[in-house]
Amino acid sequence: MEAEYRCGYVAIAGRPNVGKSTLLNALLGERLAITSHKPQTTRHSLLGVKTTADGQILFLDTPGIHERKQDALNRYLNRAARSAVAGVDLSLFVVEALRWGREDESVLQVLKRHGKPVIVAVNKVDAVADKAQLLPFLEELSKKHELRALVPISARTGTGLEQLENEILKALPVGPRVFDEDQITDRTERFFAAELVREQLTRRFAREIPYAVTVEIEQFVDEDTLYRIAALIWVERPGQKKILIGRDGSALKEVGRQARIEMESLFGRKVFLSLWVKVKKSWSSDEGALARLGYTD
Ligand SMILES: Nc1nc2c(ncn2[C@@H]2O[C@H](COP(=O)(O)OP(=O)(O)OP(=O)(O)O)[C@@H](O)[C@H]2O)c(=O)[nH]1
Ligand SMILES: [Mg+2]
Repeated sequence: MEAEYRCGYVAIAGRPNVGKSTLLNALLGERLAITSHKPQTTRHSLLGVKTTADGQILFLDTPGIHERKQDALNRYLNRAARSAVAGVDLSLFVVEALRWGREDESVLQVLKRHGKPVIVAVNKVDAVADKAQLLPFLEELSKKHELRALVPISARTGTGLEQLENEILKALPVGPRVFDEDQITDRTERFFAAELVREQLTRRFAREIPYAVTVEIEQFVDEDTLYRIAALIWVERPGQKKILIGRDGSALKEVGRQARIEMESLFGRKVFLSLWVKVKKSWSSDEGALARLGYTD
């Protein structure tokens, strides 16, 4: 008998830095979500659509749910993640192998409250030297909540991803697809342009600076053979601006070069990118400034 076609929304949830965005990209086979080794990289929920012969999975990558300083940006991140989780058919709870802590516990409480089915993906198993340690860890996890499935994976190497995808599909409601087969997201190229600049900033600078940075696209012009893009990088203090720009502008130039390469690969088009850095005092603790910079629910 042929399996019935399934379709549904899946929130990829978890504390910061467990590999949610890397997992989204690995499942889609496309570098859609920005990633970095620093926590709180993702700031906006991001839809990634995976269409197969058996169904369509509507993944939502979410900001890491955390318990850090409660300024306006942090509150926004938690709110964005929680509201994404509230509207889905299934939660894909990502945890890091052999690392369970208070923040994971608080994510679990959020998922429990919503009462939707939960699949746990235990990520970064490639980094576990002694695989014998995994079994007791998995056992502990399975006792915490009634899970649809518990799958050890590596978003980096691809281990377990096929099994994970099968488990996800099985847990989704039967129904027709929502998006066209060739659509992978509902975000605009303008959105990805800003994100790819922020990705470089997040990866390159010490933790305090990425947190104080946001990117606004001022100009995005389709000139047929190329996209002409101008981006404004907002920081909170003149000292941060100085560091971002670097000696003779070298740091900023490198950010622009790398972001442009990533954009050209994602858009399949030549890109002319110019970057400007400006200071806007305390934007990350100001609700009004946040909303104007695109952090709106
Ligand atoms: N060794 C290993 N590292 C991984 C794996 N998956 C992700 N990482 C790394 O973990 C770090 C965080 O990855 P992200 O995908 O940005 O994590 P995230 O959960 O989306 O983080 P936030 O957006 O900040 O909540 C990056 O340095 C990734 O390269 C994995 O399977 N194995
Ligand atoms: Mg992320």
